[in-house]
Amino acid sequence: MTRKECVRRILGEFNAQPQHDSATAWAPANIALCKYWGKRNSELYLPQTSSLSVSLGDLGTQTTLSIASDCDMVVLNGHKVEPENAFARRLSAYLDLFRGDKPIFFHIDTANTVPTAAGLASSASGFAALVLALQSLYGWSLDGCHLSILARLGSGSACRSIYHGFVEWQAGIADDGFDSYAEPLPETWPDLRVGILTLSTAEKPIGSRQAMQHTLETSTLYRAWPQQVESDLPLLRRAIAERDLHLLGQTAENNALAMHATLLAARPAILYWLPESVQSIRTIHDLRKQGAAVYLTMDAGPNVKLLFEKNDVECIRERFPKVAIVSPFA
Ligand code: 2P0
Repeated sequence: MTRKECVRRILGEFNAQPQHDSATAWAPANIALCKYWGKRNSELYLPQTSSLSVSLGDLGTQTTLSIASDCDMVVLNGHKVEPENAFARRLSAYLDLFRGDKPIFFHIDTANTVPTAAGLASSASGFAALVLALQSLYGWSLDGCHLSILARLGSGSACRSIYHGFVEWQAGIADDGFDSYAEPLPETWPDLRVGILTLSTAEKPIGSRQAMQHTLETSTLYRAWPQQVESDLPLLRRAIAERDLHLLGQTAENNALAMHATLLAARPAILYWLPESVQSIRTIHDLRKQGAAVYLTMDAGPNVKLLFEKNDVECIRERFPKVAIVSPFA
């Protein structure tokens, strides 16, 4: 099945005419506690394994989608993006899935409250916001499951950004991916905090899409990854149900470091870490030795994210003065 066939199957019953001239939607960024790392189908962005994330409260992407006259136009964070730019082409290619047979063009005005391409999953909130804006522009009334599948066709992790709070993306087993979508977990955790240490906003040396494929194809450690996920997911679900920060933090930290281990064992190796990343990891481990309950996770980049609770906010601010602190359940 192609992405276009998948979209047709979902939207078949809906009118292909936009119902409004313009629509705006917002979606949160998300941080995976158990990572999505590797695809079983690169056309439909179907993952090798399930994953589990927490959405980042009011950090995310706002997108206004309007009907344009003769070509697509993309504005990112207030600046016009050249049509041949990779970001603009990726958005246009995604919108091609929805144009039907009629020539229709879009003006896409999108703004992130997370640094674009700095490993803070702006593509996740970006594609989720775009799908929600499309739903509103066209007047679809798709349920969360179908919205999540459509977001996945833009970027895998975007299927989790349809929801707030804790979100689990079931890998599914079907070839057409209709059982591969995200669902929110019912639990909340008002005292949970996510700290974001932006150590570099430079473009990554290799994007996560390419990196996960390279890892899957060349890393001997990748064979262990599905087992890692299989053991981590139930631990994370239990940690969330019991609001057990130690279990949550230990499991998420180990999961992230194991993902980076698969990258290091790839040929050639992929090393996302900067000296500042290692320094931050050491500081977090020192803080733990001193009794603070703080854990880390990292994505496909050098930045470090902290997991802790409200009562440690002052201690974290003292050791990391530049940290941005998010309350996912505020
Ligand atoms: C995650 N990452 O679970 C993992 C952890 C990066 C490291 O999902 O190819 O941009 O568009 O499906 O979603 C980043 O990968 O990749 C990602 P595509 P995506 O958050």
